[in-house]
Amino acid sequence: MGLIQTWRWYGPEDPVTLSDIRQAGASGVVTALHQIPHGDVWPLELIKERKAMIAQAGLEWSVVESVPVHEAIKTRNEHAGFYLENYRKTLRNLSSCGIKTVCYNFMPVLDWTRTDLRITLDNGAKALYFDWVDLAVFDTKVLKRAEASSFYQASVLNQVEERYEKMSKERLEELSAVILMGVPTEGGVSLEDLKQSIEIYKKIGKAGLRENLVYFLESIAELCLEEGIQMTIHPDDPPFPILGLPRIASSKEDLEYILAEVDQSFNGICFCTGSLGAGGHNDLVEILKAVGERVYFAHLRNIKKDAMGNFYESDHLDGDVDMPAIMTLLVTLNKKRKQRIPFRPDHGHELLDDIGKATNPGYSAIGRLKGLAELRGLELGINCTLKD
Ligand code: DNO
Repeated sequence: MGLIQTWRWYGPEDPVTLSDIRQAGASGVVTALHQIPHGDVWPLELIKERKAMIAQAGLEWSVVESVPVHEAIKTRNEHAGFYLENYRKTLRNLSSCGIKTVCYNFMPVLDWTRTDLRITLDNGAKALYFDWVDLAVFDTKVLKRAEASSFYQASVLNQVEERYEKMSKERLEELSAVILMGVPTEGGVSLEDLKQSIEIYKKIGKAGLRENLVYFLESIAELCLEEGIQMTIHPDDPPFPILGLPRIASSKEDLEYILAEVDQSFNGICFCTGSLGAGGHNDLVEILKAVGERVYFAHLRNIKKDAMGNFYESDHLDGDVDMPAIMTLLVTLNKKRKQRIPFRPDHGHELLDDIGKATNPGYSAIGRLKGLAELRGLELGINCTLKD
């Protein structure tokens, strides 16, 4: 049995329908009850309803992405206990419906961060992009963070003034909105919230955030082990500190630390090649070899970095990530498993008829259809070679 081919669905509001997903050839769905505010308990009835909706389309709800970890837990403030209890209730409800693979992240305040959601590639397709100078413009001119100027490399800082002067008011507003966006269907954070959080996380630092993650994992360990729930932490995207916020899931060392601190089978990883791959410090093959035993879910996507570390999301099989090598390792791991590993084509270009349509950034249909088709072919090819 091969890997489980899945597809992220943002729910009934997603312009990409379950029927589209079926036609794309996926068998599994990755979704969440995005309408529920972070930290609230997911009611059993709503989980059942969502599961039935997916089953009716001939698909299976394979992974929850994500049950968001409330900021109270990440910062371990006085409300952490309340939100942990809610988290456990949600996990229990999901588990009682047979949904046992859960993705989450431990990135402070912001989820994934880009500076542009629609750069045009040479072939006319649109892709997501991260640019250090744009981030520094936001940091120094919009956020006006005191420490900003000591954070960036000189090569970045040298370009800030010129970039800022040439930037239209509209582009500056767009840049801010993109950075503050978070998960599209869940609403972003305000500039004020971000400023306050930066102060809070300054005191917590990397060591404190690591402790808070361990505390979170220990608080759900017993339940997860009892219920057979597999938790998969999503790497930081991008995998380096930004805007003064600490990062704890950005490298091989980080992931090994997380697995070792709570050394139990439920504590696993969502191996996101695009997120980890955006860091020049990461050798993905080496990372997957080191942590593969606890990889229970994979996001397959590629990126191309330039000398400054700016990156855009490239074709799934063409970029800095050696996708054939990663796929070979995943196929090999999967063969040893009782439970197949689900993967999804992560993000995709805006292509063909999707260009200009209202879609969730990175999650239009045709680009992911292409990505899934390529990845499926790659898996099949590798399987044939491995048999020989
Ligand atoms: C972006 C996604 C992330 C991811 C969360 C997991 O496309 O990969 O938003 O779902 O970080 O918690």
